[in-house]
Amino acid sequence: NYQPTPDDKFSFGLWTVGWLGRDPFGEATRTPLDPVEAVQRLAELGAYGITFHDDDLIPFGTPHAERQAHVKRFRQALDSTGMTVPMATTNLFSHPVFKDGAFTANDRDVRRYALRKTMRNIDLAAELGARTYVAWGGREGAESGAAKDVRAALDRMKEAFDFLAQYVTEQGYDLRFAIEPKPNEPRGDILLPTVGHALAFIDRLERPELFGVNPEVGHEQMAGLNFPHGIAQAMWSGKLIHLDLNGQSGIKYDQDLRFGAGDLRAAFWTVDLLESGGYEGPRHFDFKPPRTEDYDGVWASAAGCMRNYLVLRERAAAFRADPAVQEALRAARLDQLARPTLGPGETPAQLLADTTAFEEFDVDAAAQRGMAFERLDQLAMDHLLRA
Ligand code: GLT
Ligand code: MN
Ligand code: MN
Ligand code: MN
Repeated sequence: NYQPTPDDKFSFGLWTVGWLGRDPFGEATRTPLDPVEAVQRLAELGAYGITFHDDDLIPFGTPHAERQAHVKRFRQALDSTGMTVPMATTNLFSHPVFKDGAFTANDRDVRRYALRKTMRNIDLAAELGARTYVAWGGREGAESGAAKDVRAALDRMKEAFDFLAQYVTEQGYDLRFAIEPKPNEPRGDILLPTVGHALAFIDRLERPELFGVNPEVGHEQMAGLNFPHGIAQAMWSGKLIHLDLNGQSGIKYDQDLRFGAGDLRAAFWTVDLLESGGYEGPRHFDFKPPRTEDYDGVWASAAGCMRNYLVLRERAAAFRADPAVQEALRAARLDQLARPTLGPGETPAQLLADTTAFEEFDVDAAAQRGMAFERLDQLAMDHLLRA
């Protein structure tokens, strides 16, 4: 039984099921989706949360007096379905004013406008109970060399995040920022291109405790990187506060396939890590139902994201519980990796005095030991395929 429930903490972006299918080569293939219907349909499918950009909920340019009407309808839909808003974010990439970026646009007035647009939606996020504020800097980048002074742009990026962190602190909002990396698309090169770049950047901020990362499966894979390894490092740093689950087949354009499509083995190890590693945040899907689909296909695609997660969760649990796997893990010496290399308080002088570590160490014998990884990995494959 792979029926999702709110306890599974599945959430979807309003822009995912609401994507109209417009791409660089073709017009929309679907008609607009009412956010209220998105809430209702996702609730029926078993999701617990919905997320949004300011402009997904309140169309860009809506007069101030009409904003509340959009929010009110949405809030009513949330209340009547029990759906939550775990996260919100700002659209700082669609309007042409952001063609050179937002927080790092060369034009200072554009940067100030971007801060104001973000502050306004942070207020709404807090009002709707969101605990995470995602920042995807899709247009923060360049296509050519001299057009962007990267060090100055990083100064401006830091300035923006320090300022926004000051704002949420002053307002007393219980909100943390999650920076979403992406290597390219829509810009030729985007700043903070990978999880590693984002983690290093966060360390330079004034209030790093208010920041984490929002890694997306496909974005790390577009950079040729191992997604489970990326989120493992984020977890190790205490910075995995949210994530975007989807599917991607290798290094190509951002496919945003439903979760489980694309690199299935990476999806399996992702679920295994989230479930065994203590991740407690939302399982958020950021996918694009292909433009071949009508709305029946959109809801089938959304349901597929959750179903694949639940199937993989079951497969990963069976893998971990299998006595043959536990034996194979020992044969592969994972227990040794978990053990500190040095004894408690062991000093350099003590290691130098340990002749078994070097002078008497049988390098050739150690080099000849097999690691038994293939048997272990085949067991994983057998569980994944239910062989
Ligand atoms: C946009 C982007 C996503 C980001 C969203 C947050 S919007 O669709 O491609 O990866 O997560 O701004
Ligand atoms: Mn994303
Ligand atoms: Mn993507
Ligand atoms: Mn996307």
